[in-house]
Amino acid sequence: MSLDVTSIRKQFPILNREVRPGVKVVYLDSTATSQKPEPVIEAMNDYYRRFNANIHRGVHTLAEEATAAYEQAREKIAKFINAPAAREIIYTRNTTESINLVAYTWARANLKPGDLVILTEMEHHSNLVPWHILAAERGIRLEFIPVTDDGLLDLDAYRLLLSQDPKLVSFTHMSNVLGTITPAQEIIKLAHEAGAITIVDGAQSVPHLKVDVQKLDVDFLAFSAHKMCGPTGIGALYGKANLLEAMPPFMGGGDMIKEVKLRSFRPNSIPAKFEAGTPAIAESVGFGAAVDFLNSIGMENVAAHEHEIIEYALERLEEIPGVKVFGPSADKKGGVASFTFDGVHPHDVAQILDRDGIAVRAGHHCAQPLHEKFGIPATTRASFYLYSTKDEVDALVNGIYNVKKVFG
Ligand code: 7TS
Repeated sequence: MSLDVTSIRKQFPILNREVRPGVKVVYLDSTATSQKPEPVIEAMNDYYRRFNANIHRGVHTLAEEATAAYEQAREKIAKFINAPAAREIIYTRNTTESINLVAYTWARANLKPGDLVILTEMEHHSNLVPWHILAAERGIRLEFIPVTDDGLLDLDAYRLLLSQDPKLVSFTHMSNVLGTITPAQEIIKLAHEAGAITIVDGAQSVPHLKVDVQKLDVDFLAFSAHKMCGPTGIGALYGKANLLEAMPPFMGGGDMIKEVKLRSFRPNSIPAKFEAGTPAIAESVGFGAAVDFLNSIGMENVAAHEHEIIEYALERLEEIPGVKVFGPSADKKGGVASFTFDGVHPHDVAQILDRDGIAVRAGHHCAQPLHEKFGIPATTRASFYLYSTKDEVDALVNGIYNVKKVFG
């Protein structure tokens, strides 16, 4: 093992939880949300206990401390993804809001009827529906990079789409169903050569891989704190400063203005322009603590550990007669294993696994078009993180054999 998982697990109180007397939780649902380590929980408690106050408004000590903590967390997040400046990090509620922010501001200011937006067939609904809404409202055209049978993006088809003068290419860096890690740098480079702006949905990549926005040269990157050991209710949008500065504001209200008259307003500079109203202050402190925690382990180590686990999981799952795992081989994916099990509905699989304390998710995982592509309504999904162990993979495999017993 490349990580000291035993000592890492000790920092996650919930991993000791018994879901029923004598049945310890086996948490295999980190793609939906990760668990939270003690330092993150403590940082948020400390904020509420010692320096809870509204930010950017008061001159009193508590307000100054709260403001400093909110802005320090922004700096940590910027460094974590190697953003050139902290003001290029906009706090949002989550990945979904980050993508919607770009769709409501940049896209409404820049896209005309008939303009082409390229997405992929493996997108989460949060990178599909905002564009459907814009297509209905504005008449933009959507095209999709196809997914191959082995769960990769068809880059030849992408090159053909690029010849149709796209204005925007928005795609996931890691599929939450197939685990596929997409060749983001290449996709972005080709998009820029075609004159398009790029958005990367980093909901699954930022928590699990070293992501460097300057190396990627991406224009916008969206991600959520809750999938990277941080709290719910906060996420981030990275954007290149020149783009953010030129964009109209998203929501109107306090903090996002420089000056307000009865009949007009002047927007604030970035990032405040996009942060109307009292933000998630405690959560920003937790977000910063999550970044510190991941840095203390090292993202290369996190990725290496998950690679070891997914390799083992695929090997063990594929031994089970009737199990079909979707997506590419372990070398092309992160720690996600979505599977079907002959004749048993994914929800039944998940329910029987829950009897053994095994937490997996069943359904379309907010990627209905991708499931349709594979001709299935749903899958059962086991997903892994830095605290996952091979013993937990074994528990999953034993659990699936129990499912077999129940369903004959
Ligand atoms: N994009 C991807 C690739 C995701 O996996 C998710 C969440 C989102 C966007 C949206 O993130 P949010 O924080 O705004 O909700 N994925 C999942 C999942 O797979 N199961 O639950 C949430």
